[in-house]
Amino acid sequence: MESTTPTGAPAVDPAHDASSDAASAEFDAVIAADGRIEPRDAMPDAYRKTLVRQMSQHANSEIIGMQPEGNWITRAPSLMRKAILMAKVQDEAGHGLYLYSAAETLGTSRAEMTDALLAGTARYSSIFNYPTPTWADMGAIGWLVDGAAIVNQVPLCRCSYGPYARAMVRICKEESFHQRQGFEILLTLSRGTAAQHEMAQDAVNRWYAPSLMMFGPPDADSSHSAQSMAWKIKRFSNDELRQRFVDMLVPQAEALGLTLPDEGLRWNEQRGHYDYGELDWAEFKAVLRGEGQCNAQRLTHRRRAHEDGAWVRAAASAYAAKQAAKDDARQEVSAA
Ligand code: BYC
Repeated sequence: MESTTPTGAPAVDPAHDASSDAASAEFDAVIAADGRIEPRDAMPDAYRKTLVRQMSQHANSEIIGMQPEGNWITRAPSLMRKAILMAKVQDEAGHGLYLYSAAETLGTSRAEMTDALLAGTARYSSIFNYPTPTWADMGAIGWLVDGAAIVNQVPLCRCSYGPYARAMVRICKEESFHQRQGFEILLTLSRGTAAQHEMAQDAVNRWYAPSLMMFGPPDADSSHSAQSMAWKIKRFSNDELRQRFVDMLVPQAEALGLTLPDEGLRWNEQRGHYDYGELDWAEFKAVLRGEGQCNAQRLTHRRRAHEDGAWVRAAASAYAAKQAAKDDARQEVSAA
């Protein structure tokens, strides 16, 4: 018996739908040829969902990521440091907006993504659930957190989804500036007084392991990697990128005159890479469950900021409606 949809039309089994077979073959061909999928192209529903998940998490991370550094804007040690930090935090807001816009091309609105973040049902990066008690944390975030972000995000410039890949190009350029400013803060402190050097080392001690965990769980526990790599959303696995990051950090730490707090860190001649110590994955899972040091604080702050911004959204909507009405009236006059 032929099945029907609630509207009475014959139900289509996508597996046997010729046009959907053709669309799916076209999608596979674009991926195989290393091409770009664009918003109006046919794509598997699971590809769309994976992208919305990853891109919205990424956007949420940028927005929540403004908080740990925003904490130091009023207390930056000089006018120049303050101006630089403000510019960096503003860049992060911008990154969040590009990424929400890019994700909207997949059919999920920014309002829906924001609601999920505020409801606590969408993720943001684990790294932003750690506190920033000293000025040196601004250096450690720039050097380690933005450094990890660059290693993770440069390959995303070649992601198979066009709008995400294009958004990442500009984001990566700005992240490079962020990383250098963090390195420079740490270098200044490291070469300063004994107390300043100690402050820099303490910040690196606290941010090193969490920054390695930003790359996600070990490959064996990564539920999405295999599929995301087959779709060329991710180009490298979590462990491959983590290794690349550690290899990059060692000479930079030497240049800074600071020590990476990792007893397992040593050059492995055979592998041609640095070995590094076991990470505390129980801590990572606890942070993902919302039990990190700052999870509650970060969400409470974001909810309050969202409520405080309600009048701005209302004013922008009213202005847009007024402009649209004016445009309509103008068109009517010119058509008459
Ligand atoms: N934190 O299968 P897996 C920045 C979740 S912002 C929280 O490997 P996937 C910056 C994962 O979502 C940096 N959750 O996942 C801003 C999944 O759970 P669900 C943000 C994490 O997606 C301001 C589960 O664990 N960057 O740079 O294949 C100031 C299994 O993981 C994390 C991005 O978002 C984590 N660290 O790979 C300064 C980059 N790791 O969703 C700096 C884009 C994993 O099934 N995102 N999970 O419930 C990605 O590249 C990938 O999503 C990840 C994870 C590598 C993070």
